[in-house]
Amino acid sequence: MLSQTSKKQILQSKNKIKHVMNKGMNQYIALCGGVGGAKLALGLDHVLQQEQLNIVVNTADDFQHLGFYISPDIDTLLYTLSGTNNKEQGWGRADESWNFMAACKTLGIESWFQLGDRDLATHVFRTQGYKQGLTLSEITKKIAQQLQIKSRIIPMSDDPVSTIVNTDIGKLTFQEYFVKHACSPRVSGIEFENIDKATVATEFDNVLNEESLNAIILCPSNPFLSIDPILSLHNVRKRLKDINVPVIVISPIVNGLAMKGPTVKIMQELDMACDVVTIANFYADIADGMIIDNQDAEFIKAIEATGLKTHTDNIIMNTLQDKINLAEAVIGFSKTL
Ligand code: FO1
Repeated sequence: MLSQTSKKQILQSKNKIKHVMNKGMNQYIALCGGVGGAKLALGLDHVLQQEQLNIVVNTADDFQHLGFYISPDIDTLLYTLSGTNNKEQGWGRADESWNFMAACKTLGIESWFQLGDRDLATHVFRTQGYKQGLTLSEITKKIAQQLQIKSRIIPMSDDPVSTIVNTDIGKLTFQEYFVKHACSPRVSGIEFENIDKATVATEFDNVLNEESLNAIILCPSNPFLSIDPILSLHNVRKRLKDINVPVIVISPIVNGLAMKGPTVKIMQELDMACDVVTIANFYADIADGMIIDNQDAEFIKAIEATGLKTHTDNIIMNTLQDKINLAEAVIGFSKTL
């Protein structure tokens, strides 16, 4: 039996070998939340080569439910990039059945968080992995390999971090706020529990140091709920500020409306102006460029006053071709910065 220390040493040397192997191939990092960000990640996955794209995913939405470890944003990326996602719903798997949930209801087990029969296998696999002592990074890599995903899906951290939403009905965990209460409570603040104790995942750390890193892309995910947990990990915001490659933001807002989820509602409740300039200001210290929709061209001057260069395009991604077009625009824009 290998001791925990020798296992860790083997893992570290494996990571170093991989790190050296990556050299030479241009690397991209995409910071990503769930459904909204995954759309661009899919476009980037199509446009870039095998293992060129490193998708660093928010894990502060993770929680334990009915005894299972659930990583909703990682699941969304795994299913989206393997083409097994439920395209209408945004989260969960295609061709899903709900027998487990129905049986839970019969037994009076809480059923506000829907676990489909196929999806359940992912949570069982992850829970078993944790019980065997694997990290979230290792478990995610195993699932991604099984699903033949060509990009790397990297949890932001292997340590637990939890988003807590302060609301008019009290403190809620993220899934309680988002699913149980359908984002209806009024938000007064957002906290990331355990963020000070968490370290960045080794692969995330490695790729940030990678000489062949070309650009960092902030996907059109919720800046406050999905990207901020990643930026709030120890030193990440500072490293992005100091890094020698372009950092590009894709606006999650078009014409004052969020592409997905409660972004605008939360901005209103936190007394922020609901436009692309607020997003530019949120990222101004770390980003070099921002892509906004053609409909928001009137804000170019105000965004450029924050120090960011702008590119306008169609950023609403309904079809696969929209996702590919935007991904190509992002890569093209990064080369001009
Ligand atoms: N979102 C919902 O709106 N309702 C659900 O019942 C639900 C179940 C669920 C199960 C597994 C999983 O990986 C994700 C699930 N999601 C569900 C999505 C998830 O709550 C959110 O999309 C993200 O946390 C926000 O990015």
